[in-house]
Amino acid sequence: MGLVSTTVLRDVAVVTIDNPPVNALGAAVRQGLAAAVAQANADAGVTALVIAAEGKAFIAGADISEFGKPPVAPSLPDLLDAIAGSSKPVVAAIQGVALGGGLEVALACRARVALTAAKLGLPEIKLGLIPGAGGTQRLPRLIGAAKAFPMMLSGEPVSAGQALEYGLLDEVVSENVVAVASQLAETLAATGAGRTAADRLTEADREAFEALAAEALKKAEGAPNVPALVEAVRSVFSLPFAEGLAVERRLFLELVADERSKALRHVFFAEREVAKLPGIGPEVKPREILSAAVIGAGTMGGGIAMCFANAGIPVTLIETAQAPLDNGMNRIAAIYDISVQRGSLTPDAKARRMALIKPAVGLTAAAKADIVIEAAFEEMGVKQSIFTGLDKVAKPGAILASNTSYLDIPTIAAATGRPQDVLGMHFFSPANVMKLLEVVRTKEVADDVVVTAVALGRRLGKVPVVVGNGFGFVGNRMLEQRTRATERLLVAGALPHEIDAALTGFGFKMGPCAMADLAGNDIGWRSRKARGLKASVADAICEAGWFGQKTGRGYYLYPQGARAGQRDPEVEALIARISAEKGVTRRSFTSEEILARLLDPMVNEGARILEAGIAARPGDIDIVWINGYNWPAWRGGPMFWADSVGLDVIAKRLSALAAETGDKALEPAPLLQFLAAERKGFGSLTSKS
Ligand code: T1G
Repeated sequence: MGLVSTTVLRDVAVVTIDNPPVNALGAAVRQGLAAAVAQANADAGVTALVIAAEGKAFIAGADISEFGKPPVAPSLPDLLDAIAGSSKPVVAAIQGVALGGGLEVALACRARVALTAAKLGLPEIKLGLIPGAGGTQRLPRLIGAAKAFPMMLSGEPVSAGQALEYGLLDEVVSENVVAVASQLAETLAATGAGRTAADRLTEADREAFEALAAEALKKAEGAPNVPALVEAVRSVFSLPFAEGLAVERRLFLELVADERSKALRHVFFAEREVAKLPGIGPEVKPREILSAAVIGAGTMGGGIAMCFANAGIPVTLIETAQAPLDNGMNRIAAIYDISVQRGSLTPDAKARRMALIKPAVGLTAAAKADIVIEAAFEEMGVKQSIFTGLDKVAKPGAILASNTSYLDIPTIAAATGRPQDVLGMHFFSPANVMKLLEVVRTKEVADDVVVTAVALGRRLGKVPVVVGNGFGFVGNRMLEQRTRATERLLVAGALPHEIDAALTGFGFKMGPCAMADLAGNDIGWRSRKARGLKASVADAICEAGWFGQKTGRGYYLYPQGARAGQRDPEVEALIARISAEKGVTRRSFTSEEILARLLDPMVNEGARILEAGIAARPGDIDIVWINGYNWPAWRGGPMFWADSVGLDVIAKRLSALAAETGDKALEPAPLLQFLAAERKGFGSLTSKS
């Protein structure tokens, strides 16, 4: 059976797509569909057509992996012209998700029938695109621009019930969608009924659309596809259908070539690749997790316990004494209260979640848990004594995880007699909000333990990325390079607001100095002191007691607890003094120079992480930074960004920086040098995007 097959039931040609896993409209599927529609139209015994599909999805859209490659005929618009122009009525039988080009296929049909569980949407905006095969023209004409535009702007699918209400679907059934669609097709053929011409494009609809468009343009933040979407949808009120299609197509092709869309398409595939665990096959099944325990009711422990409660998993929150336990529980309740006040959580839901968090004093309370996550003070001795204790009380087969953000997991595991059940599960602060979860895989840990942690991470609504054991794992190890670069820039002549502006101009919500002030400069200070490291500016600021927002002063001033920092002449004078003491003649830097000096060393560390196998793919590093460190998704992540700049350019800049600073560690890593010499990018190390 080919990707597209036709079965004639009575006088209806049922054209079925079967292109697992999601029936993407790749070239072969388009060719198969075009041939089937032509054949059915030529077949005298056929009076109508149904387009159906096998599997969980109706059609998940155009084949994203084909974008940017030489086009293969028929194009999707040409195929849809053939379907829309069919002399015999065509009805779509939608049994699962109909997304992007998949919904556009359905929109080109004369009518649409769906199963109750189906979902329909145009998610192109999430790929930095707009619908490119008639969606911006056919959907507004069918349901009105004021309903169609928000669907395309959010990219979120609607349910079959909602779609029926909108008039997007003609019928919703609980079963036999193909049979029902065939009946409708026969009826349309018999009655010769044309396309429902309910003219939804009224003046009121145009005004409502324009109001929504104005709002969307205000929030576009430079994303080129939002004004493009407005222009395409607006054309339905002023241009004939064919001219509107041409406007849509021109805008769509411009966006396909845009760096933002290339980056977002890379992220689409990287998010899926990150789920594939090298060396672990689908036969390895996760262990059952029905209950959990969290050791430590501090900020991280409390946030992790909330993740379990939010996912409906009972969790015991354990402390060494009642007072810190009460503090922890009160902090959790207060965070839920804020959500209730904001209306994003009902009081009942809060009560249900609080009921799932059982406070307890003493490790024995973890005895029945299927998984125990330790989130105690970041000190090896503390961790080892907790794991030794857990080894005695935890049940056989329980998973023991540490939330450490940089300590050595094998050393922690060695405190137990079951290193095969021990791994790192590194959450990011605030743990109940941040998406990223670094799952730290050691040489000793069992494969099913890794698989369990990844599956659990998804249940907790996280993006789990499996990383190897090493100082700072992936994210913090690269962040350390950016922190050192910030220090170098401050001594060389840049000021905190200039450094932060370069990064926020790039798309980060916050720059390194403001972020340090938010997290507390004393955290980095303590970690540097523990490792015997120095950072002249950062240390001096801490020696002055300026720990950031919590002390009203750090790299910036925060009068009366303000959240946005103000330039602080005293800090700037302190920085200038340190430069002078080091005999450095301060100079100014452009934003581009600052950006290169902040990001190049990070990319270089990313290359070392790949060399060491701490990350399996460059895309994994990108997913870590997008979900854990606010790297803008439309920039694709540090490794994708490096490829867009050119590894030869970055290697040259790093060599110059190493020469200027005398810091050999800034020399380009062997992998980066090799790829630069080969004129290749990190992307060449993986296949998909
Ligand atoms: N093209 C190519 N591959 C796709 C794909 C697509 N559209 N959708 C999914 N895949 C692959 C994916 O990479 C993975 O591969 C496998 O299918 C399973 O996906 C002209 C411009 C449908 C809700 O944006 O949202 O149409 O890793 O792991 O969790 O206007 O996939 O196994 O090798 O995500 O069950 C618009 C994208 C395209 C929808 C299923 N469509 N897909 O989720 O499985 S642009 C989209 C999804 C377009 C037209 C325009 C989800 C899903 P592998 P999965 P899932």
